[in-house]
Amino acid sequence: MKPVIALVGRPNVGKSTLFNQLTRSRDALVADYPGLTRDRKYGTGKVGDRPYIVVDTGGLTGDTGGVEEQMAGQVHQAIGEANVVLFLVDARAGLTASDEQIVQQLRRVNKQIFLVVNKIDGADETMAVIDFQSLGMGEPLAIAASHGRGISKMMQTVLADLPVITEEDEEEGGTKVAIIGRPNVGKSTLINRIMGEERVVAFDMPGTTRDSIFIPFEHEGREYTLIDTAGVRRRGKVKETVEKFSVIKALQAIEAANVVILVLDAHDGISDQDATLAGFALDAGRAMVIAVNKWDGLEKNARERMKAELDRRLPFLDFAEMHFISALHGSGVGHLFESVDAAYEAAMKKLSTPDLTRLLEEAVMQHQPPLVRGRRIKLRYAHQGGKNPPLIIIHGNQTESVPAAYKRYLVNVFRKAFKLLGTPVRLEFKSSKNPYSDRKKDQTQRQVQKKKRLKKFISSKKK
Ligand SMILES: Nc1nc2c(ncn2[C@@H]2O[C@H](COP(=O)(O)OP(=O)(O)OP(=O)(O)O)[C@@H](O)[C@H]2O)c(=O)[nH]1
Ligand SMILES: [Mg+2]
Repeated sequence: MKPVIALVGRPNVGKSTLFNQLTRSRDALVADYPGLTRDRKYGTGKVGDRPYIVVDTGGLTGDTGGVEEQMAGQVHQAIGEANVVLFLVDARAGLTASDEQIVQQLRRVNKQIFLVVNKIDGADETMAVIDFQSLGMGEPLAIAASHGRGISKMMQTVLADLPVITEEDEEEGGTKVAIIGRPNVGKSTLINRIMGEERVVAFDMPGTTRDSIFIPFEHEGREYTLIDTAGVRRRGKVKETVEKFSVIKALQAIEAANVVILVLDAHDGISDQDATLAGFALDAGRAMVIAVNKWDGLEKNARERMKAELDRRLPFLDFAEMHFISALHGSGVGHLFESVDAAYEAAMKKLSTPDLTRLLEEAVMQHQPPLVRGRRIKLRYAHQGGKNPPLIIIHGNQTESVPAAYKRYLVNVFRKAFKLLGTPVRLEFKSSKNPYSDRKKDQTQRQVQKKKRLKKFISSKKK
């Protein structure tokens, strides 16, 4: 699982600014889909080949009652689930009483904490941090978040003590399947149902913690590993209780999975929390299967209602196959794996350059990209840039101006032709020609003409 870094500090110290810096690498890759709202508190990023999850805990108010109250709630949960805490202070404001109170709270939790002094731009670094040494939190890490200064050095220090998990650790244990959903949609029941029917190879794998469980098992001769976010324990010992929901655990499971099964509740419809989880899975580029649970005892037209609601609330998941299941009775559960397999295969598919380029040419012929500043966007050729999810790189010019709707059109063309069901498809555009080269050509032509005129002028004078 990717390590979790929590950002803590009083308001206005720069947590959101730092969060944006730390999550930028992923953001650049993810397209905008209508209907998708992003949660700007949870994000992923990486330094080199070291991925991580970042949580912006929001501002702690600083007054004692407030701090205690917040520490007991959401902020406390985030800190509890993090591997490390970055405690941010503001060099411009200097040391404040609230900072000292937050430190007292942080000392009570058994976590590795780094003191980060932000906004050192325009100040002497040594002087800026000296104030905060009295906090007794070790050597402060000095940064200017809005300038991107000191961040890579800070991250080197922070990541040094964390377990090394690279994105290449994917291969072992067959297809990794994360079962996610908001509390009481039936995740535990579903996992128990699957485990009850299939041969569970082992329960506790080395390296699993109390809160995260990888359950390897076989289904029709294929290997899978279930990633459990619901806290299922040994068979027979599971009780139906109200789960404590953890966004962080869901995010970690999504990041560790190849395929995500998003469990929805047929009785409840689709909530904001469902949409948030779906957005995380999409941002992570995961192949997906939707399981609409508690289907038993519902009348037929409820299925159509659920489909319509899905189209309306989660239109960006139109690539995912939907199953109507009853985890309790087992109906439909076996078929989930057909879609899991198909989604995984689609996510890992090899797409040949000639096929991609031919499809691109046909698509452009059918429906031309728009004109930008009087010139038509040119899309010349395409090749595959990655798998899981499929990444298609398209070369052309003025590609930075390709509208979102045209990108979706192209995605649909490729999806249909390659039967890429169950997986997001990403496009990346590259302008192979310098966008200024035309202007340069114009300039040189103008210069040549100027010289000609000059020559003419001079020669006419000579006469
Ligand atoms: N000069 C300077 N300003 C910064 C730096 N980092 C952040 N700021 C500014 O500080 C202000 C607060 O930054 P935010 O990132 O919103 O702070 P926050 O901690 O998320 O605030 P809350 O969410 O309200 O708790 C903004 O105006 C930022 O532009 C920095 O390194 N240098
Ligand atoms: Mg903020």
